[in-house]
Amino acid sequence: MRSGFFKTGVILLLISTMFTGCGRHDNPEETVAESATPEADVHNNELIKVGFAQVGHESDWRIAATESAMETFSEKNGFDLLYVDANNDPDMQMGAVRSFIEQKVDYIVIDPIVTKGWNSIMKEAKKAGIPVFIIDRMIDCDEDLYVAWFGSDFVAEGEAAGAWLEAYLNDKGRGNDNIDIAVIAGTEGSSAQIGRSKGFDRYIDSKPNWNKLDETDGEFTKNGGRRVMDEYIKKYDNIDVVVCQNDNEAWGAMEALKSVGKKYGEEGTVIISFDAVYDGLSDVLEGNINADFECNPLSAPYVADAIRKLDRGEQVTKKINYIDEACFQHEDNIKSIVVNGHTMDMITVTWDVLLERAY
Ligand code: GYE
Repeated sequence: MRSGFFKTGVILLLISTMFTGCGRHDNPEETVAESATPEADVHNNELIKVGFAQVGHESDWRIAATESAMETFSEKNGFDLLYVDANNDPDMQMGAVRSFIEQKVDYIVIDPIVTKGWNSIMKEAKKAGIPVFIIDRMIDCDEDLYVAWFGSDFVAEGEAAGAWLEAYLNDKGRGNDNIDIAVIAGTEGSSAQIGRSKGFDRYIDSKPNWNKLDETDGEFTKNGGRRVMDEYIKKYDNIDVVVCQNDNEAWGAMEALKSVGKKYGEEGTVIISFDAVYDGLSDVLEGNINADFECNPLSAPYVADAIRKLDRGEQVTKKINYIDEACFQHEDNIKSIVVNGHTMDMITVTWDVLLERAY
């Protein structure tokens, strides 16, 4: 059913590395003594100890990502998981990574809240011989400080939204109208926000009749979306399009519009969203959200595979994979869009599409 193969979507990038799972094997006795929980001692003293510093619990997408990580790094699968929910606080997240280093975990997995500020802690992990994996969002640091990154091409997602909007407005005969656009951004300084803004801005910059009224941080939450949209409604008389950088923000924006009797979706202000979680797609089905651009939250299994490889002493070599991510719309009017030279099908959401949704 999900025919839209988002070639540029999720990029699984395994960087040539010197890491060979040394953390766990440097001193096995010490590792077993420290890593095993009492229960694990009984069942299996060879569990791989993984510290995972998660962003927080701000969105439905995030909950799906966390559930997938918990399932993937379970004892049943041979892991002893130390999990920290950083509650969207970069200092807390860096503190969690530091404590993983102190606890001598075998591997560290980070989904970084923001891109900046990681260099010194990454160097500490490297010095301690603990391989680090980055998932979902990216950090700015030297490539030799982490083993691999598994995440989405957020710039391509933003461009897809721009390409769809262009096609949609043309289809409505509004291609040459002045279009006022308000953006509710995700957490400022996160690579998801930076990428989606950059991709969409390429379209804004190339279209003299598209006017970006504003872009404000809605922190990827429903409350943030509501707060920002309330402000926009007070500030601007006319908004043609609201770009919400995730589904939770879209729900907040819709609530704000509804509270002042403004129509949205197929009947009013165009709503664009990202993530395409189950409840987001159900709003696309109902016509409340016009188009939704998928981001895949299930990257933990790829990390687990790479860890197992390293743990067996195998090298992880440079590799780029693409996972399918799709583009969804309410109306069946746009067949496909072109992003980065790749043609992507637009999938019109039906009950069948919705029922196939895994998250
Ligand atoms: O879009 C949002 C979440 O980093 C891609 O973070 C992720 C984003 C996702 O809170 O819902």
